[in-house]
Amino acid sequence: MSYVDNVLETVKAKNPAQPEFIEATTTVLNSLRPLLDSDDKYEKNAILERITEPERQIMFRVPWVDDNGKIQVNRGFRVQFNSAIGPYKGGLRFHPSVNLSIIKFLGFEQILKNSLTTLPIGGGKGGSDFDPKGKSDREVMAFCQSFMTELYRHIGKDTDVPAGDIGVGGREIGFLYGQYKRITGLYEGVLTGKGLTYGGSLARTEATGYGLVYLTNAMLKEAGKSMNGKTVVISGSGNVALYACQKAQQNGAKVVTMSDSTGWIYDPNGIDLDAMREIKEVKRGRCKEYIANHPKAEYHDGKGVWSVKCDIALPCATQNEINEDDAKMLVKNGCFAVGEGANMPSTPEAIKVFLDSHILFAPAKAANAGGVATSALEMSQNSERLSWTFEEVDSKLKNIMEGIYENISSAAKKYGCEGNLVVGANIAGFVKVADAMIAQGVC
Ligand code: NDP
Ligand code: 2IT
Repeated sequence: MSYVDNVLETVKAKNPAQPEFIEATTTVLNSLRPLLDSDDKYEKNAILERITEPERQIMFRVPWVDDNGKIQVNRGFRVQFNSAIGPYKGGLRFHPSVNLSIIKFLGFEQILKNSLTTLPIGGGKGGSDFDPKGKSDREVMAFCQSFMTELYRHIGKDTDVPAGDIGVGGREIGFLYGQYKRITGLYEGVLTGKGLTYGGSLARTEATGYGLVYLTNAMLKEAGKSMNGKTVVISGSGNVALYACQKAQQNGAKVVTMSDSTGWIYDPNGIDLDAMREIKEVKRGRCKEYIANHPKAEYHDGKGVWSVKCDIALPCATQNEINEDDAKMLVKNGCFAVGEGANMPSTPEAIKVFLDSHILFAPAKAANAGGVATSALEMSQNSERLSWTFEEVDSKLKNIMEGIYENISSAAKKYGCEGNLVVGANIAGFVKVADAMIAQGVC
């Protein structure tokens, strides 16, 4: 049995009932085969066995009191996956679906994504099954304070630096930061995605969505194409989706869809982004509200953006949101490029459809790395106690995304898989972490 098959068998046996974690590790390990076949140092150093086992997994009780005076109990997580190339770095997700499998798949992906940024950050992820939707600001604050009352002892500016993800934005980061500072007395860059008045970086809010478009553009450019004049479908209507939409529109694209977990909008005139931002960022409302002032737009319950004819698809909601049938529909309708804004939005079967159809496919760990890259830039600014201008941060972000494209595209070529950016991203991300692990000995 090959090294990869052997380790995958062990990973499956050791992590039963963790489908998302198994999905992520299987995809990554399978795409490392050309590298592992060319050099046995990774097997000799048991790198796959070590990299698939988190350095530390923390699970804790999060009790808080709701507005009716009732005590609620949620479960908190922080998985400190790999610190070979820097302090653990990665977001916190607050969503009712959160469990250990989801946090571990996100943490595992984060190791390789953070490596691709070229910045010194290791991989981690955390969160809770708490649902911020429909909660008052006071309830969200009570939850965040309780969450940080346990988390604070495990994190620090040089050990582990959490940030946002689904359900965690500026409001939550503010409450979490306040509690960390209150308990420790430290005013330090322990979280990223902070508000601009207390150490946040300009352009961090925009970074994941902008970065997604910068990387997608680099991929289109190599194929002699561009976003200008193209029809784009976007899923989600959160942080990543909104700023992907903004940057795509700035590049001359027409974005015709956005969605949330209840339904989706199709606007043949192109999404009115100011209106969508008002609904989502200001009112914390639902996509459905968009049609009230946009008579040409349609609202549909459930899932459906992948049925809309488009040139380019940017999934920006959640994992496994594009299945095999969705992928076939996209390809049949003429979609020629997919850039993954969300983490693992395409199932393995969907990825196979994209690769077999030779459409341009930018995998999540490369395409959405702009968020964490800009988080690392926020850490640098905090360390030097300076803030850079929007243009400075944005131009660094653009350079980083173009560099990532260059790197993953050449890695794919080097290992005989030209055009397969899944292989390119996994190998390029892995090599740096694996070599650092080997240099640091058995740990
Ligand atoms: P937000 O919470 O801001 O937005 C999430 C969006 O996705 C909402 O529209 C939400 O709808 C929708 N969504 C979430 N879960 C589901 C679901 N199970 N089914 C259908 N729709 C869903 O999160 P972000 O925009 O920050 O994150 C989106 C994706 O991007 C995630 O995969 C995240 O891991 C990834 N990502 C985020 C980064 C960041 O910097 N924020 C960086 C890199 C990746 P609803 O409001 O109804 O729940
Ligand atoms: O998935 C991700 O890369 C994020 N949610 C951002 C992590 C970060 O530390 O900014």
